[in-house]
Amino acid sequence: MKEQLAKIRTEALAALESVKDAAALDELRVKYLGKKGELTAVLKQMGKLTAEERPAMGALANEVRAAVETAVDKASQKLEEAALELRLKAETVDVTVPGKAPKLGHKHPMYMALDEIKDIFVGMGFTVLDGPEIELASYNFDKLNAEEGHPSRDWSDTFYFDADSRVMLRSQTSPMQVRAMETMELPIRIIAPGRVYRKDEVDATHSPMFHQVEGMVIDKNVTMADLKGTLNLLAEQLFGKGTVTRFRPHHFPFTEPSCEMDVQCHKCGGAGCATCKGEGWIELLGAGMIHPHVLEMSGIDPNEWSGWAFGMGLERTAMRRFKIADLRLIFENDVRFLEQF
Ligand code: 2NM
Repeated sequence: MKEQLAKIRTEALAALESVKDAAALDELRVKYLGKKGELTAVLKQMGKLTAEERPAMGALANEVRAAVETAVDKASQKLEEAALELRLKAETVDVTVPGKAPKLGHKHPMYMALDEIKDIFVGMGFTVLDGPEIELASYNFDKLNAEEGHPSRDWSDTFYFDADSRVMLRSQTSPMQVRAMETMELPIRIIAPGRVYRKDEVDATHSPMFHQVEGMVIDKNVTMADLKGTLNLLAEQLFGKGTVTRFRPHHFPFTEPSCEMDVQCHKCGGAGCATCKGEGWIELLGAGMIHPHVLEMSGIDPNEWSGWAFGMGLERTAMRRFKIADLRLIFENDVRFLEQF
């Protein structure tokens, strides 16, 4: 029996030493330590021993069981460590592999132009204002000197919400200037960029929705010289130093006198070419001295204060800046188009 126990120990320890996987380990555990295992089988023979022999044999049997159990635990631990090692190797992240760049959107060329214009005016101390696109006709027209019957108020030109023509999609950003005159403390220096709406059919140069930037200065002793000086600076910063401008008389209901500003064609230097359609000049914006009646309607005394204002189309400015031939490209947002800027 002593020999049997010794044999079990030797065989079990040798087998456990070289066990390859969890299933094989479990098989060995059952084979040696299980209820029907070899050790149990030997212990069942204890009854055949004499009372003197039994304690020593019992102790030996326990010792063998303990040794096999320890070996099983050790083998189990070894297998687990090997499995972990394997997993760590398989799941290694190679941080030197180049990453996949996420596909980002692209800044719209019109907003590039707007950002430049904003920077120029903010640099001169102007504040940028935002306002409602759904406006009262009183702010869009009346308070800007375009009274009942003015052609721009026609239903064929303006998107009204009600039969009484009181609520509308703004056709210009000037209503925001009126709101500024009514609420801000003087002096005022602001620009108001945003969407405006007019009933135009879509073609290469028209859209029922487009963008404007309007600007306004109200202070004491403001004159046409301030208007020209500031807008010349805008032209130089947008189109480069030495850009030549000219001011032509014009008419707007909200300004008096009114003018349009052209920049000399950068392509032909004024000789006339395809870019300027043979004119030598490209129209950039409309402007003028704010009509005294407009100031008065917003509660500003025209004898004490004066101001100038301007308005320009953003799409047209971006089209000129980036040589875009068709307005519709600006609104389609085709990434292949946007990525060119
Ligand atoms: C333009 C041209 C000229 C303009 C005037 C005003 C206000 F509110 F001060 F009277 N805002 N914008 C103005 C002046 C707009 O757009 C072509």
